[in-house]
Amino acid sequence: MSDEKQITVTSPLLPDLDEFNSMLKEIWDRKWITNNGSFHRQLEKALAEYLKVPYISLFTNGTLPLITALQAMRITGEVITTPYSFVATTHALWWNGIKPVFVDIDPTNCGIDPSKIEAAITPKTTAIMPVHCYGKPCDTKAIQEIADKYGLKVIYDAAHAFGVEVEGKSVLNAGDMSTLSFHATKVYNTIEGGAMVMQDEKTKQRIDYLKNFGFANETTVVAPGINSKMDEIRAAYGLLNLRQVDSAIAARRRVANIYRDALRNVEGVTFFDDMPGVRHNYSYFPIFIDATKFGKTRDRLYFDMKENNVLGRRYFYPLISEFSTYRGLPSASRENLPVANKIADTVLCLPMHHDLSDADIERVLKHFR
Ligand code: T4K
Repeated sequence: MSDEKQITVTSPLLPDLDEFNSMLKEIWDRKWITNNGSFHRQLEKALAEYLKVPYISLFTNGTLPLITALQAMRITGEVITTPYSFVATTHALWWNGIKPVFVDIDPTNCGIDPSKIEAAITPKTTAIMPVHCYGKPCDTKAIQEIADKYGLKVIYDAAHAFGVEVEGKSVLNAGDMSTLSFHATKVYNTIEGGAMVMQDEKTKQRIDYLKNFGFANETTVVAPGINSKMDEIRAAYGLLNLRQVDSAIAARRRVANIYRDALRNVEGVTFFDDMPGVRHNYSYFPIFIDATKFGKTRDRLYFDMKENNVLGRRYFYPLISEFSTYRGLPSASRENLPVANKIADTVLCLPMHHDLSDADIERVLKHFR
């Protein structure tokens, strides 16, 4: 094992400690530390503006808005989704007693393949839950056309898609709702945190009730809600991080461009280029290894890098459909999901964050020279 410093797949964007301290002082003075406090309200307003969305509701993480969105829209039966994601996507269905139906993915963006959705629809299907995997926008137009044709709701797990825009418009406005994760490992973080984006004020109101046990006022509970309110400390941290997220994204873009220049002519390694008209957030830098051409399997490369304290991650291997909770489902079979299986077996996410130095980048790229 190398004794060189660890280079991790990501590193959290941290606010300036002195500025954070003075915001903590304000919280201490107010003695209002959660339940729709001042910083919470300020952050919702600032995020709605930054993200170019009409309404947003803050949550304690990126999993609870998924669970809550399904509750709010009374989704039942079967939901069509992708196996190529973090387990939280499908767990949100499971926690609502909904059966996930896996559909294969499109290799050009690692999102659900719209051309395979119709064949998976049954009389029990009520919604589609796609993921903008790695922040790469799904084909939202094709998905919406199918949803409209069959009367289905669309909830986007947009955990990776903070700030992603297509032709100047936020990708978070697609579908009925989108959810975000502000976990420490994300482009924009509030330590733990998340949000839901919705398109009308009535839905925002309903979600705000639902994340506060269902309370509409002191004596009225309108639904069996949950507790998923972001506290003032995380909201303050989030306000500070919002000021520096653009420079963090710019730093990530620089890393992505260096990786691309260095890897473009390496045999057996492929990666994504920017999509035309898209403002990317560079949340992940996945590469795909063709072992025969590269001369090494993905796993060999992963472990060789690890030996040298360069910690890439195999997001998203294994596929969700391979986990014990889901592997018995008919849609979880390898035959149903050939593209997702191939990608899961060949993907490696290289270290990608705002704080990588040229020397760090060189230590990553050494494995390809
Ligand atoms: N939907 C999708 C599509 C998602 O990807 C996620 C979460 C969700 C929903 C649910 O959102 P949340 O409920 O989590 O808000 C991570 C994250 O825990 C998870 O949020 C994320 N997706 C998933 C893709 O990745 P791990 O197990 O890889 O994290 P961990 O602890 O191994 O951290 C990775 C690296 O990050 C470390 O090696 C070093 C660095 N790190 C991490 C933490 C936590 C730090 O430097 N500091 C830190 O505090 O799951």
